[in-house]
Amino acid sequence: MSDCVFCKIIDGEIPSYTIYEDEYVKAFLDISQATPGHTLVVPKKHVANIYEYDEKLAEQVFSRIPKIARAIQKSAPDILGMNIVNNNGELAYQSVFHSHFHLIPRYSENDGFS
Ligand code: DGP
Repeated sequence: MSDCVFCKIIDGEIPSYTIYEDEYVKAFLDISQATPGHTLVVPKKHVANIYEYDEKLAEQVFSRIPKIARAIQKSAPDILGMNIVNNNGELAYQSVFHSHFHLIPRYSENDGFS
């Protein structure tokens, strides 16, 4: 999609800090770090939201999330938890309409994310 910011990141037109990449997904640091290491996991195929996933895409994306979460968790000894968030629709606070999963490392109750 020509005007999609995440498609541009996937195509390398907009720079990002890549955490993981394969033929189906790209994971990169969120520009507004809710906590340090806040990562977005994004399917390379442009789908707007969860309702547009078929089983194949779900397998390609969901199967990657645990290993990316593990890699983030192992990257710092003070990561004590992780929130995985997927917003669908404006009412649910989706602001970029290319589906993505937020992996938000948690450091303490007062780490800024609630
Ligand atoms: P959501 O509100 O769930 O649609 O989250 C969209 C996230 O995308 C938001 O946390 C900020 C992030 N974001 C928006 N534009 C860019 C960008 O150009 N680069 C990166 N790395 N993240 C972006």
